Parts: sequence; structure tokens; C-alpha cells
Amino acid sequence: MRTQVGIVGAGPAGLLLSHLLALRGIESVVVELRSRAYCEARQRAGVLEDGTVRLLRETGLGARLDQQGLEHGGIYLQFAGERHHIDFRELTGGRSVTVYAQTEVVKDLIQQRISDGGVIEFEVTDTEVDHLDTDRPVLRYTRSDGTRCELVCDAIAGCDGFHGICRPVLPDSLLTITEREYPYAWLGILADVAPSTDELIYAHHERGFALHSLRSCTVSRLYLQVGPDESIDNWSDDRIWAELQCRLALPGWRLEQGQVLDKSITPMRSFVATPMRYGRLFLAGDAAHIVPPTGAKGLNLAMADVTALAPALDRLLRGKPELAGSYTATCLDRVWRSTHFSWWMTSMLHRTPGGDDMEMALQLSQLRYVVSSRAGATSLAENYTGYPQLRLHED
Ligand code: FAS
Ligand code: PHB
Repeated sequence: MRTQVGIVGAGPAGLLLSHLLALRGIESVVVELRSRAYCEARQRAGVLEDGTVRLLRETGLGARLDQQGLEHGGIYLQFAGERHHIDFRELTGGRSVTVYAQTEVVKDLIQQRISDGGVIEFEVTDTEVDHLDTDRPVLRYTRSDGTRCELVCDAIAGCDGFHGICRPVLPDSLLTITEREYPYAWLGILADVAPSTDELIYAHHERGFALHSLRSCTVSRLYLQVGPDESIDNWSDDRIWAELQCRLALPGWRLEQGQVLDKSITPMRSFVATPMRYGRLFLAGDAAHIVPPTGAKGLNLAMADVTALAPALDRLLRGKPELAGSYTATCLDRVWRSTHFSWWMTSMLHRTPGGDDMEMALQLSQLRYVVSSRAGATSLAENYTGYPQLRLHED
């Protein structure tokens, strides 16, 4: 079989790339390990940067986002019994973020691709890529009905996440990995209860970090810092709520509780793989980099990658290889800015297991500086709301 671009992975990166290519008249086939239902239900990110929202609207994906998305003009930083608001709009000249879950972004993208006649093969197995050093790379996979398929492509996009098969195909002699694992993880819950806050609360506490986020006016999303090897089986709903109550407590404020609808534990790491290209294989999203979720960057970074990849592939397929040749360099500035900011937020707010008084004092000093200095608060606001305009690259 034949297509122009084979895409491995139907997460935000693969789906958005397929959509952006279709807008350019380029056909693609997306192959996905999991079922549609699984991809649409997988609880992950919740915050879209200013530029990501604009990108989705500009590419015809803004309808439900505009109906259901919750625009937030800032966040709260909480520490030492105080809660301080960081006003993004005031500090960045009007930029904001929008709370709109990754599950909804994925639903919108899948629906759009199917409506446009796009090809997404769910529940495939034994995916492999080959002939990447030729201009006819091959994507092989087995369909859910057992049919073995071979797709001859002009290019292949590895959008298959951190545990995918594409990045490992790059020769060790070529691949450079820069990584840091954190000595903690995030336990996340989805709760059937109205949020107890209007905007996100990032709380530093001696027992560990806590985050109060949300999904709608009736559903809350909350996170707890836990040990790196914690099992969700050790965390009853009561134990989770008790810990959240302790870490988010503030005089005169009450955290409302409700039924826990979903709970999971996510490890935390900073990870950057370069180059993001090998012959006719291009990596995008979590396949190339991972950030700790404290900066709410992962999803936004994945979408930024494919916003650069779509025009690069368009030109490559028309015999103009320049943008493809600079794809890695184009992405890396934003990758490292997001990686640094995510690390900065994480190290400021999380207590290292066995962390000493020096760590506590440095963190409190940094937090106090950020909430009391316009320069400090502006730096956080600029990074959190996103980087210079995420525009569709002009050809
Ligand atoms: P994804 O991992 O989303 O998608 C990759 C897709 O490829 C998956 O659907 C997978 O099934 C498929 N795949 C893998 N191997 C394959 C194969 N061999 N063949 C075919 N398909 C294959 N980011 C935030 O900003 N905030 C958060 O709170 C947050 N929480 C997270 C929680 C968890 C548990 C994880 C893992 C990530 C979280 N992230 C968060 C980051 C997350 O949102 C990612 O940045 C985002 O999903 C990246 O999108 P993709 O690059 O498309 O990768
Ligand atoms: C979420 O709502 O899932 C969320 C929000 C902000 C973060 C991480 C996760 O930094």
C-alpha cells in the first residue's frame, strides 16, 4: 500500500500532524496501538498555552474548545500558609491559558480526521519502520483483523510517545539522550466534585507538592507528590483526600471532596533525545522529549513540534529539503525552554525525599521572590502561557 506520510501514534502529536498535513493536501495514515476509546479516555494533560489555543482555532478545531474550555488568567502559588495569585494577563500584556483536557483535544482531533476522510488504524500490533535511509521508507503493522500491512511512504513521523518503537530505531552512534529522573512521582485523581478554586493552586508543603486543577465546573483534577516507586494500591481514596486536605489547607478555605473517578501514578523525568530526524523518519512529541508535568508543557510541546514538522514535510515532498534539514534545530529552542521551565517549577515546589533545611529555605526564598518581584512573576507568567507565537509556519 502507499501513502505520503506514515504516522506512528494517535496521540495529540500524531493526530494533529495528520490534520495539519491534510490542510496542506498531503495524505497520511495513522497507526495506533490502542483502541479509539482508550486514546480518548486516557487521563493526561489539562492546560493549553495561549498559542496552542490559537493554533487549534486557526486550524478549525476550536468549536468545542470555545464552548467547554475554561480560560484562566493566572495561577496561585501556595507556601508557608500563604496563597498568592500570579496574574498572567497583567504580567504578559493579555496572555492567558485554557483548561481543556487532553482527552477532549484527542476526541476533537479523531472526530475531525474521520469527518475529513482521514485514515486512523486503531489496535494495530507489531509496528515496524524500515528503509529510513531511502526516499521510500516503509511502515509495517498488523491490523486488528490479523492482516499484515506494508505501507510505502515518502516520510514517516514517529509520534509514538516515550515507550514507542521509533526513537529506538535511531543508531546509538547518532542518538544523544540527555535525561534526569526525579526522586518522586505524581499521583493524580479525577474527582466528581466542583473545584474549590477558580484557578489552579500549586502548593509547596513540607510533606510534598500538591496541585488543585480542574476539568469543568463539576469535575476536579488533583495531584499529590508521592514516592518514585509508589503503588496506587497503597493509596485509598480516603488517604488521598486526607493528604490533599493537609497540603492544600489554608485558614478560611475548604477543599471539597467527592467521588474519585480515576486515579493513577506518573513517574517524573526530564528527557531530550536528539536528533529528532533520521533519514525519512521524524520524531515529534513525547517520542523525542519528556518534561515533568509541573510546567503544563508536555502536550503543548508535542503540538509545537508538529506545527514545525508539517511545513517541513510539505516542502520535503516537493523536493525542497531545507526545512526538514533544520527541523531538529527549529524544535530544540522551545524544547529546552520548556524543559528548563518544567524543571524550575518542579525543583521549586517539590520536596526531595530526605531534603534538608537548606532545600526548604532556598525554595521558600525563591517562592517569596517570585510572588513579590514583578520580574520574578513575569518570568513565570511568560513561560507558563507559552512562547513566541505558535503560528503555522509560512512556506
Ligand atoms: P502520547 O504518548 O500521548 O501518544 C503516543 C501514542 O502512540 C499513544 O496513543 C500510544 O498508544 C501510541 N503508540 C505507542 N507505541 C506504538 C506502536 N508501537 N505502534 C502504534 N502506536 C503506538 N502533560 C501535561 O502537560 N500535563 C500533565 O498533567 C500530563 N500528565 C501526564 C500523565 C501521564 C501518565 C503521561 C504518560 C503523560 C502526561 N503528560 C502531561 C504529558 C502528555 O500530555 C504528553 O506530553 C502528550 O501525551 C504527548 O503527546 P504525544 O507525543 O502524542 O504522545
Ligand atoms: C492538569 O490539569 O492535568 C494539569 C494542570 C497543570 C499541570 C499539570 C497537570 O501543571
